[in-house]
Amino acid sequence: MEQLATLDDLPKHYVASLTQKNLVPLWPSLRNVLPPNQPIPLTQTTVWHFNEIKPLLLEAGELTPIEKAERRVLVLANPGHGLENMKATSSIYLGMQLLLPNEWAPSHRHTPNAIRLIVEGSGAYTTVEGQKCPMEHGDLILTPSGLWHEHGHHGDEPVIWLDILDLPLVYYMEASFVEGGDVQKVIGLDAGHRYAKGIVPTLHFMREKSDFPLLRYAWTDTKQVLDALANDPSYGGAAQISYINPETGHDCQKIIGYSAMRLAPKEVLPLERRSAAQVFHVIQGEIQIDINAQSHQLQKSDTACAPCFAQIDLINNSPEPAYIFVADESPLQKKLGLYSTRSRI
Ligand code: 1HN
Repeated sequence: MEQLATLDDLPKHYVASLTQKNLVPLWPSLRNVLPPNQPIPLTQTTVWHFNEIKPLLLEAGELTPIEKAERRVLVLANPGHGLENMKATSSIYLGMQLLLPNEWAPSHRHTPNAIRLIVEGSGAYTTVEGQKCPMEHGDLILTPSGLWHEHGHHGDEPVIWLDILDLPLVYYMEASFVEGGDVQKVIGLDAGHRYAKGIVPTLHFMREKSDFPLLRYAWTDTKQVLDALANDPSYGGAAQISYINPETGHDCQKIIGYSAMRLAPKEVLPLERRSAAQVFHVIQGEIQIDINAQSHQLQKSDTACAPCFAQIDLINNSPEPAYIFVADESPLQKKLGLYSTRSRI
């Protein structure tokens, strides 16, 4: 493709008169906004080790009372996007949140969609639209756009979880805002009971309707399914599940997709190159992740992100199975007609 003229090729007085009238020439920037063949991502492969985050998060617990933080979070920021922009990828926000015993993170609702993936500790809970969701290691809890949510803790040890939001996208669209609210009234049965196992509550034979029928995906259930897939000789592929909305069969959220996989001891899993950036978080075990020919060791609770079209191999060198949680931008890209895959190099 031809090299195009730059801004420096234009007379200064011409550029000045354009600027003065809020005009910009396209051609000096055309190759930046439309790079040939594939995007040039700002997202850099980045790894965050939990053993480095945890002491700093606990220190935040001493430095800043929950009343002064509202949400006590250290953001996992990608240096390629500028740390201050709080992006792990162009559309995905990641943060590690700490709640100490007897603390309460007050109720609010906002336009960005969020999920929590519980990393450590027990005794805490999130209440979403009145449904109290206990937080246990590996659980996935949804707080979709517009739903009231608050966090409380009746246990006796610090609880830490990974927050994933589509905040960078919603903020970019100038659609991001929050409303504060009162303590939620808890309704009797939690989402797991109300919608689990193909049954829904009915009143006079009328089904209860909800856009988000399932708010908590318990890790004990997910792990059981992954283990069953891995141990089923008739099931060919890698043991992988997608978190879906059981009413519609669609992705459980509209913008970011969530899945989990199990790597057997010694299993090597080459992934296809995808247009969607991805986040990997180790729920249990340890893996080596090779991203664009660079190897990284991920221990339990470590998190990594990879840019679009990265070539990725997941390798379990350990004698124990490894369980990986994955977040990606594919639901958004598919809705926009932007999703594609490429063969490996
Ligand atoms: C939020 O509402 C939570 O509710 C956590 O726990 C992190 C980051 C940005 C915007 C809203 C929460 C958040 C957040």
